[in-house]
Amino acid sequence: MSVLQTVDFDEIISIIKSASGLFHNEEAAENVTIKGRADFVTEVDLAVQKTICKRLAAKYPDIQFMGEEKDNSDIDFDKAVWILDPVDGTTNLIHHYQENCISLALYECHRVVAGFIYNPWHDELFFAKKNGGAFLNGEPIHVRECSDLADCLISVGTAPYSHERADFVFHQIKNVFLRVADIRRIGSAALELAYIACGRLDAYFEPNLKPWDFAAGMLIVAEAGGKVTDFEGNPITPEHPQDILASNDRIHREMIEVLNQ
Ligand code: 2AM
Ligand code: CA
Repeated sequence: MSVLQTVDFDEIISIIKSASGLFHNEEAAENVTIKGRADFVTEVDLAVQKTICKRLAAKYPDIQFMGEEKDNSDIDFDKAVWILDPVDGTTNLIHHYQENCISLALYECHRVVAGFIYNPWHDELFFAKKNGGAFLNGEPIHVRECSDLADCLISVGTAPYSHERADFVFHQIKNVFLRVADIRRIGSAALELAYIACGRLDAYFEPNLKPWDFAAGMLIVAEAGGKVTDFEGNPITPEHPQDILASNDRIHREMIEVLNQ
């Protein structure tokens, strides 16, 4: 039997929401360790991961656990696995900029089969189940039906942790900026994907994201009628890092052309 059928979605949502109370611990958010350039972890990240991992392991002992703040080299993608980012948008958390979230995906048979993204500051819970549609706080959501690039709002990633890519990244950003209504920089890949799903943004792109940054969001966008690929239009997988282009689908081909100019 598929593990998906054994999962109690309401209980997962309540586990995520109760762990998100840890986001409000300002002292823990200010206790920062630097993992690499512009790559931070706080006590909040560690505490949220520990709490969620413990509760998922107790309830679903047969499902593996992959999380940003642990070694994941033993994960076997032929078997079911939770993929967690305990805080996506850690830099925002450190700066009290309230655009960050918990992102959790369930990956089974080499597909994301469920995705949850929760922003505790806005009390917004994005959820999708494979072939079951996408929802924001229980209400169905859909991508924006805009096919005219000049009328589109596009969120860009800057890959702040790899400055050696800055020329390439800002060349892409300038080319996109010159074709669209305007650009935004939010700083949480998971939220940027969720915002495409509910029609606030028309597209988002960022190079070299980690599996936990996009696993839940890639399903939520797809279930809301959008598309997620790499910069060449190839399908993506959360089994390894990927360049990510997500869109409302209608502008996807044109976005690929602009990104490769
Ligand atoms: P994080 O906040 O969980 O670290 C910002 O550009 C986006 O990139 C965020 O979603 C951020 O996730 C992610 N990010 C931060 N450091 C990264 C790294 N070293 N590799 C890939 N993605 C990273
Ligand atoms: Ca994180």
